[in-house]
Amino acid sequence: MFDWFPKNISTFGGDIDYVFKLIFYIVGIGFLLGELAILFFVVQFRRRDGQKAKYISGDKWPQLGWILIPTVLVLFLDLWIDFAGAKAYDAVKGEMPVHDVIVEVSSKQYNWIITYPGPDGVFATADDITKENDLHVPVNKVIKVVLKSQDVIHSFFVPVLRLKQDILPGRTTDVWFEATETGKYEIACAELCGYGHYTMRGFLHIHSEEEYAAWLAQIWPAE
Ligand SMILES: [Cu+2]
Repeated sequence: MFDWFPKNISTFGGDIDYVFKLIFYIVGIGFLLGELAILFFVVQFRRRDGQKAKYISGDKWPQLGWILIPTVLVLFLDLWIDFAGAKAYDAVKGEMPVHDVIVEVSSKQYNWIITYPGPDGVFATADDITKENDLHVPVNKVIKVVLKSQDVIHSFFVPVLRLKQDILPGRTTDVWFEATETGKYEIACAELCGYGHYTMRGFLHIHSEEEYAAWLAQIWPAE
């Protein structure tokens, strides 16, 4: 139906949006129907002269239907959400695809410290380069992001990728994504991490293959 979401440029973003909309419409429509039913019953069966309340034991089939039919309906809708959710979870958190590019994002109050392993692809070597707040990656490639925190809990959030991951100090958390479009997009911290939380803003630069090669050549001119 309507599309009021931020742009989606992630290979698994569609699965997440589907679950979101499924829950939104099921719960939204259920809420409206429930409220309308309450209003109707309140008016229709209000206290009136000459009308006495009747006791219903609830053991007749037409009466049981009021419980059993909604139960089956809710169960069916619930399973629908469960299966869609499992599919989305599996896409994001299931087995990580083999990555083309690896990068480390370390968070601290209030910056994203981004370390590229350099041409050897290994961290903690002489050719590592560290930058603040700007993450450069190529389009249509699997990017593995190694998340760390230097102080408190932060959360790595890239809305256009439908990627949000809490980062716990003392622990390494791996996430991945594959972007399908080039451009410059926002990275935000989605965990209140201190008074400067709102300034914890970075940018994800998704380059075409040629642009990315040019960026690499500028960072590691020797290569
Ligand atoms: Cu933060």
